[in-house]
Amino acid sequence: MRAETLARLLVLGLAAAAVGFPLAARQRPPLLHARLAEQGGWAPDVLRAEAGQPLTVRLTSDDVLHGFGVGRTDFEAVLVEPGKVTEVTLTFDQPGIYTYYCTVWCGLNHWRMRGVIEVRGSDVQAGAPTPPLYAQLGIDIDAPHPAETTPAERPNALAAPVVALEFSFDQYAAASPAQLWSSLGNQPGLENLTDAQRWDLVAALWARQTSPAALAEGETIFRQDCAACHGPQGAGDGLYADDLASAGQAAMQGLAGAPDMLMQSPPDWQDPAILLGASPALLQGKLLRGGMGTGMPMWGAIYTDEQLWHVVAYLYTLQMDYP
Ligand SMILES: [Cu+2]
Repeated sequence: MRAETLARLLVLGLAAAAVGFPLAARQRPPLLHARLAEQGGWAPDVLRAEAGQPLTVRLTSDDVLHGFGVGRTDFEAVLVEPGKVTEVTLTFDQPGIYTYYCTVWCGLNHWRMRGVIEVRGSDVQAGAPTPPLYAQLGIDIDAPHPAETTPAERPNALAAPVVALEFSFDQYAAASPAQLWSSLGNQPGLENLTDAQRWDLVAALWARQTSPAALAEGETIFRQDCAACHGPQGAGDGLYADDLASAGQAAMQGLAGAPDMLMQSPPDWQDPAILLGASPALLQGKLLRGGMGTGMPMWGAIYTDEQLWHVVAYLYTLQMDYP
């Protein structure tokens, strides 16, 4: 008798579970609210997923038009409109932490609209992450680094003398154009070049490290994410540049409670001393990590290393002409 009761309970339990599972499966996917950063940003700001399993998210905006993009993936960003629900499905091959962010300039603190998707997986390959290049090279990316010498005329790769010169990516990344210009003066066989020819040679060596397609992608990213503060020509006079120093500071204090962090106006890259004094590793480091406390976002969570190098290559075209 006792055994029979137990069996009945077991059957009942199984039946409940059978009813319960389809109910769970029919649960609607999470609704992700987009709000201006001042209103709290994404809610929720953490999502969880399993590697290889689709994650469906419904998106809506509580205020203005926003966008939803996921960094370091091929996912194509979608618009998030007020009063409308957009459903997207994401699948992550690799476990890790992925950043989702707003892709529409919705205000000064637009780039603060970020959240993360924690993707779990069984085959987590544990290993120490490689430090970024600027850290490996010991470059202090927060220190000023003006060029000691600047060209009298804009360097032009097409006008460069033809010389057989080994020039690796590592050499490119580690030295600023001004440093390379100085060291070229000591190279045997190059003693007779004029200052201008040496600058043209620097431009030619820089051009070797990129391609028209890479430059185009770098420019697209610059226009989309950098120009609003840095200005369309990188002069530090973007739409939000003034706000960064004043209103931005107040907004930041309100948001993060970090009054010691001061927003700064972006540098003027139309000044050759500033841009030609910066090495690619330094600029890439700034992009990767952001300018701590300056208002410059951290783009490492959004763009791949390759894309960041494309932006760096594009930046130098503000001071040098590539073919
Ligand atoms: Cu937004």
